[in-house]
Amino acid sequence: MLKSLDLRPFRGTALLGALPRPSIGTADPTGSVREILSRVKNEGDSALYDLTKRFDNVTLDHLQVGKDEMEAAFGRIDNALREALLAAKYSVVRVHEEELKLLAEHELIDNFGMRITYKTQPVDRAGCYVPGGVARYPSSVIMTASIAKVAGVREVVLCVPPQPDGTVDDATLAAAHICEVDYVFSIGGAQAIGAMAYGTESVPKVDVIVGPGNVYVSIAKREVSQVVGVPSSFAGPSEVVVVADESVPPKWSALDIAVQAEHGPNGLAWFITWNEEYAKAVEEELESYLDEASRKDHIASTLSTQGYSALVRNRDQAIEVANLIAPEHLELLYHDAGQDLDKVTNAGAVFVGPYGTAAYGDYVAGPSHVLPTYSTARFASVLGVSDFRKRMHFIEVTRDAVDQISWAAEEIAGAEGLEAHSDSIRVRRSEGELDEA
Ligand code: HSO
Ligand code: ZN
Repeated sequence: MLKSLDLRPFRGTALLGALPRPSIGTADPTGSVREILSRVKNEGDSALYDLTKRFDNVTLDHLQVGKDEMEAAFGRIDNALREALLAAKYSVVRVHEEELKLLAEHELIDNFGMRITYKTQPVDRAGCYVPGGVARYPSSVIMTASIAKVAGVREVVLCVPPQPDGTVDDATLAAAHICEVDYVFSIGGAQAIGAMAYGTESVPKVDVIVGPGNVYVSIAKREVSQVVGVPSSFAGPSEVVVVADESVPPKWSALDIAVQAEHGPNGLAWFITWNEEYAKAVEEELESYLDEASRKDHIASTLSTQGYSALVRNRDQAIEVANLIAPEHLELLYHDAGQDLDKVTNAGAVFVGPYGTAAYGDYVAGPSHVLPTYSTARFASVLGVSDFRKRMHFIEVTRDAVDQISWAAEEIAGAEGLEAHSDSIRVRRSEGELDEA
């Protein structure tokens, strides 16, 4: 089921060479994504109807789902689910209100007495993409839209692929209601990304697009990133690296491998241990779980392409391997895992200790489950309020600073041959003080 790797002999660059290359599965679909995007850009709504017919096999008579429908769905879902969605939202809001405090305005005085003030402002309108169709992801509504709202975004647009009958499922709509989403459209795939990036007759153009998606969606986001803000992460198919030893029951490790694999396809699931016996036990558990699993096919498809069980020398090497993979989720399930946190350099979210299944992070822990995949955790981060806000700085040039440092600016402007630059400074330096109003 999992492909076995013995990484114990490898060190340094040889270790990197011994790791299988990550893959996004199917052939690179950039060409067809570009075609879809240009149709949406040129033909607007009519392309959206047409592409939805083609890709989702659904004939829509309207694209937007009204606020009254969101509210009705909120009323229709089970009480327990309603409570659960509310609890998840409160957790996400609480964590992101804290994150917002870190972006509070602050100022400093530079070497020459200029006052530099840093402020952030929200984007005006954000687009959240949430997967749908046969799947349903109300949690992804919460993990995107409620963060946009905490960040202060004025309007939030949500796109979700229609179900086979053309509607959007109640749980997703209820989550949109809870998060006070302003517009919901039943549009999926690359066409949804195009609609939000360029705007159409029905879909308002947004300033940033966030949210997880399949390979088409993720590539579409990259393609529109010249006209709209897109986080540098690639929030694609789910990934997990589980590092464990006999301090947790093998069944727990096996289940955690299955957790992200059940999202399928094109995901990645690694199990890493230094205990050979334990590795066997985990694989047995995984196999017996698979016999009964309701999403057996999804799990098997992920595991057959990018499922690995790796044997390493010790915990340090386990973390070294994890850092090279730079996975979306890293689980350190062994006792004392807290001692190793400083060694982890590349991962989207890290779950620490035997209870740390990524499923808590998927639903209720508070940080977003929109995380960097496909090794982008090397440079990108979890979705957060800063993805919906822009940093600005304000520079107040004092007379004192003019007297002190104009010479350096003029000198550099001279070296660059930019006369207006140096003149604009020279007049201020040489034409004396202005009366303060
Ligand atoms: N694990 C997924 C998020 C998710 N899980 C949504 C359940 N629902 C991406 O990291
Ligand atoms: Zn998940």
